[in-house]
Amino acid sequence: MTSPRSAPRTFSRLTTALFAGLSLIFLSGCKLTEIFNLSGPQSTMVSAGPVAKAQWDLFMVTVWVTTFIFIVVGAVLAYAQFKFRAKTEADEHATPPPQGHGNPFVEIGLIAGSVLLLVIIAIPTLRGIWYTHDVPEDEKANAMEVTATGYQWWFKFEYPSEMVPLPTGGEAPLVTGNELVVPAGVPVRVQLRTVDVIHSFWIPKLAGKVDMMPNRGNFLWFKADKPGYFYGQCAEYCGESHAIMRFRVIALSAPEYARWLENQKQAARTVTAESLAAAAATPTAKFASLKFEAGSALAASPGFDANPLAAWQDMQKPEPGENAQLIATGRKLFADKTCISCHAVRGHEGIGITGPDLTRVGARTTIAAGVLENTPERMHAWIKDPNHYKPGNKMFNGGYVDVDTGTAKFQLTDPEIDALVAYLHSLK
Ligand code: HEC
Ligand SMILES: [Cu+2]
Repeated sequence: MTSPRSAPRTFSRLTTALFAGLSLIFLSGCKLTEIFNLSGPQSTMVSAGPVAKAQWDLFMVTVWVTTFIFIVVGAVLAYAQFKFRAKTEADEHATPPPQGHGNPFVEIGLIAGSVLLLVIIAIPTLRGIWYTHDVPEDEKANAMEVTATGYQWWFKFEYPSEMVPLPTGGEAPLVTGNELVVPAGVPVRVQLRTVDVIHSFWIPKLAGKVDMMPNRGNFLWFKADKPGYFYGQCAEYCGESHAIMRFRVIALSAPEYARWLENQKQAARTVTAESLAAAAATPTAKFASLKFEAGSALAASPGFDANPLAAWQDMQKPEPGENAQLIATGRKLFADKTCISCHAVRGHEGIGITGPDLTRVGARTTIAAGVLENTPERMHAWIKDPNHYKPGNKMFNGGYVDVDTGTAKFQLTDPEIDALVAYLHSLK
């Protein structure tokens, strides 16, 4: 029969087993990413630039120091529990031996040891804070600047040093939405702004997180070691669709970036029967788009996942089988259905600033701020029911539906949406 007295023994065995198990996991710390398969697109454990690398290295310093503490304290505890355990029934009833305390040697030793461990953590921490704060002096001359602005629930990117002419005269910085394209190997200093609540800017493999604060100019910097395709995510709770407020960073080689920039600066592409005939549409291989199924909304197609950068490059080319007639219908609908009041299409009718700039939306790999792969099926599904994919979003609330009365402001038929998709996908 178990008496209440044997509870300490059971407890001691349990803690020893727990300790042994945890030690095993921690001792394999160097292989953490493989053991737990933590190398996904939003993993901080696989860094692709010096800022994220510095953050990861600092994390590992604390992991090793605390692992050391865990093992030493755990070993002393396990030793004491084993050595002084109650061995016989009589031991369990014995009065405890006199309790001692106040050994100055042990106490000063423990204080000195703790201070030493804190110093070991503090030195790289301070160095890391310094390094990740701003572009290092010797790289400043080479750095570029962009402004990222958080909106519930998407991101606007501006290139203050790349001016584009406005239809009304004058010029303004180049604007893109949800996909930030940068040259690889170049330090990028990002000014962080918000138009509404607090958001936080985070590109797990490159840098972060720094808050986008109302009425306060924050910034961060990052550099991508090599060309690549990176996932970004808002990291500060900002309302209903916070968890799916995402973005992408595409780092390109210098010549490819220059080509991209040149194309971005042009007005929106206009497709006509003549322009199509002139281009004599060279067929391009497209990634097989996923058939749309409820529940798989956030998934990308296997072709996309296998090589997102190649998928992005593929999106830059005009799609085969463009239909100038359908595209023209879509362009007209884009104006008639009030889309133009919220979305800018530079050079066409769109002049709105409430939603993402769509001047080259056809060349983006994702829509709805990194949530849906930009296939015609998914863009169709998004335009048909934006609230299904992003609850509370401003395109639906206030755009499609009058928030005060709850009545629909306009209806779209499937053929109309197809025309809108054809138009938006022609914007490369
Ligand atoms: C009331 C303003 C408003 C109106 C009207 C509106 N939109 Fe939007 N749209 C938005 C906002 C805001 C977003 C961003 C939603 C998000 O990701 O949170 C958006 C996102 C989009 C996107 C995805 C862009 C991207 O890069 O993520 C597309 C495509 C789009 N809208 C098309 C349309 C079309 C087509 C119409 C007209 C039928 C339309 N919108 C009408 C505000 C609007
Ligand atoms: Cu947010």
